[in-house]
Amino acid sequence: MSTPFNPCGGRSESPYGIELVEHDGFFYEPVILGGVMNMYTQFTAREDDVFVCSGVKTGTTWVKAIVASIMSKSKGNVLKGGNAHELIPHLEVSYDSRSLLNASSVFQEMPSPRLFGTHLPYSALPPQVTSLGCRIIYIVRNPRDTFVSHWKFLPALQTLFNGETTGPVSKEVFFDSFCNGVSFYGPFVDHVLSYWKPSRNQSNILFLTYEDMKADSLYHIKKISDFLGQCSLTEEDIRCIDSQCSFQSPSTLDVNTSGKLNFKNVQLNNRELFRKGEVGDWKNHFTPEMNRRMVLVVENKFQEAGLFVKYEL
Ligand code: PAP
Repeated sequence: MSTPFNPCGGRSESPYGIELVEHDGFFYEPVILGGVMNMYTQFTAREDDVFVCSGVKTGTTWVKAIVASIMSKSKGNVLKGGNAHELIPHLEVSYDSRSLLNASSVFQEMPSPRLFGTHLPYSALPPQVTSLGCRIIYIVRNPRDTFVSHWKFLPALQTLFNGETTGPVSKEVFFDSFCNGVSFYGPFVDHVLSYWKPSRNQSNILFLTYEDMKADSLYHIKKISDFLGQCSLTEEDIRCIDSQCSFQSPSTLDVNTSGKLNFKNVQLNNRELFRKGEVGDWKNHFTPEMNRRMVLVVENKFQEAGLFVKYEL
């Protein structure tokens, strides 16, 4: 196995093939943290900007697809023209040194309302986003399925971070890291609560759960369209958006079966963003001991904060 690139020098034992760095209580991949810093000096928010915010592997691609489809309903199925992450750019990644985008000028020229995605915790959003009261849609997923999805995605993240995969990572090793809070944009529990708490008394934050969306996607698409001020969508429009965004449809489009997200010197196959898209896959991977630990380090903290997520439908 080749040695992963590590800016600190030497072989990295990290599940990501590179050591994450901590900044203001959250863990970042170093190049992306550079993007965060550039974003602070170069990004100017507008009051009508919309942000799709999420932790890693919690349903971002799905919500972005829904938001992009709602906002361009008159143009037909926009998902055929690009992966959801191309239609709605990832804010901080657009400013990092791997990005092919001239983010400052591209974002300045974008017509309003602009749509962005970000994995940043609430506390790390550009200050204007919160002071202007920009609309924020946050998607959370139960921590057990999030963990499994993240673990399965590690080879893709290793490729993005190091130019090549360093191979599969033991579930136990990554579980330990995840529960200790040392995961990409983690600690997961802090990330979720950073949005959950303000969402309880701020009408500019729409807080969604992956499981509730799975249980009743039509209801949630309507809720998202109302939140975005797109109240004129008909029932037929909502049904159409639902069918074009639900797992089966985008995952079989050419842009996602053979398309790639392009970065300097590295590409990510869009098909990696679609695995199972189910609630409850954790049951195939969790031991009773893993359940116990997840309850202690994440689930109890959610409940203390009044947040309840489903583990099966
Ligand atoms: P990201 O953090 O890389 O952006 P994100 O889109 O948040 O990933 O989450 C990926 C998960 O959403 C995957 O879950 P899985 O590994 O358990 O399968 C992916 O399959 C799932 N997903 C992607 N698109 C959809 C969709 N349209 N409907 C439901 N789930 C989806």
